[in-house]
Amino acid sequence: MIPSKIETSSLNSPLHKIIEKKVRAGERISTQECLYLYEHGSLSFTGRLANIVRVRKNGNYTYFNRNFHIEPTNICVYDCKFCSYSRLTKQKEEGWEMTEEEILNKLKTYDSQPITEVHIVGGVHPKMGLHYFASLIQKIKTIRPDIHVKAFTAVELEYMCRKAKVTYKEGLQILKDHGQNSLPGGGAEIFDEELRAQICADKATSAQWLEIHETAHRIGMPSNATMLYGHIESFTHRVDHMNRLRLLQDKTGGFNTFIPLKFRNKNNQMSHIAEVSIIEDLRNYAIARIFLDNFKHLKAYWPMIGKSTAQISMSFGVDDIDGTIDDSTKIYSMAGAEDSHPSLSTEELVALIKQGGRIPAERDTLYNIIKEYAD
Ligand code: V47
Ligand code: SF4
Repeated sequence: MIPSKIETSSLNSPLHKIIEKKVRAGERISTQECLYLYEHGSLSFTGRLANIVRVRKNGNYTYFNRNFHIEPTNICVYDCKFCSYSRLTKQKEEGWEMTEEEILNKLKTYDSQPITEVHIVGGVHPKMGLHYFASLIQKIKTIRPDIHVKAFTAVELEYMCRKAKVTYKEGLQILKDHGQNSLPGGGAEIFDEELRAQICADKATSAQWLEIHETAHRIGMPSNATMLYGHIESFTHRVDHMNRLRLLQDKTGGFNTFIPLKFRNKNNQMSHIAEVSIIEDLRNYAIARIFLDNFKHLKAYWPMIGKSTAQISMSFGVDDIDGTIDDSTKIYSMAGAEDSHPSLSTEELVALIKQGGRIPAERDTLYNIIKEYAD
């Protein structure tokens, strides 16, 4: 149980010292201490501690990978209030459904490029089911046997398994047998049940999200985890969310990366909510880095927060800048991300990381280093 308020407001509180001592000694901080950091930790204090953890875990490296996204559809049976992207039906020009041929043609456009990962994620389409996607993945693997397929949020998977009348284990095993390698971190939003009922009722519950990731880990499919922050949640809700992830990671060790996702407020039903500041973004990265001691990596998704914030975030715990070559998920461009057509060449990404004082390291999905760009 996480207390709603820590009974201290003094910046000189002994808790500052206790937390610093724990972090320096490589010890875990408690949920109460995490909440204290959210309520009283300055940007400089949290950033300094996060950097200690970052360097301990990842040295001076900042990772990126070469991937691209396929979004088969934005038609979705759900109606998340923060989503700027989903359409219930093929409304006007805004709803899209890619045919299998279009998807495979998109894959083929990357034929000559050294891409290591494809990230497949989209709306929860009532007709694109488990067996359709399993066969699609198999075809992708036939064309590019070397590529890592990171696909389907737990929300999509819950729906697919329910419709196909299979257990999560059976459904995930079918996808794995057809070539799926891992799961992305989306759909987690914020785990608190009351908030979830307000912002994304009906879709996979928090317990289901966690169960699907646990099942994936147990059959040898690693995954990522996200947290949608900066909307109606309180600091307590963020601590609770990260605590549920930390507990699961203690059990399975199957998460690769934690990715905080800043709520963007354009074109959705929560547009009246102001976006949080960059200071808050950086503090959030730093506190996540300090709290999630059993996650090796912390990712800033630059198409969402912008290149400059991503660059600064490397001093606040972040060791990974998701590096799509020339594309990103439309979920962000439609929600008001910094740049509606985000694009960075490998050279630009490498320069951005170097200017931030870190060593760029191109990685595969599992963080094996493919190439180091040291001077
Ligand atoms: O679950 C939707 C988020 C997620 C908005 O695993 C929004 O490597 C902000 O999870 N403002 C999907 N966020 C994308 C995702 C992801 C992205 C990049 C890398 C990985 C990975 C995963 O996007 C959704 C939701 O939390 N989202 N709408 C919005 N208005
Ligand atoms: Fe559908 Fe995902 Fe958008 Fe929710 S966030 S409405 S599940 S596409």
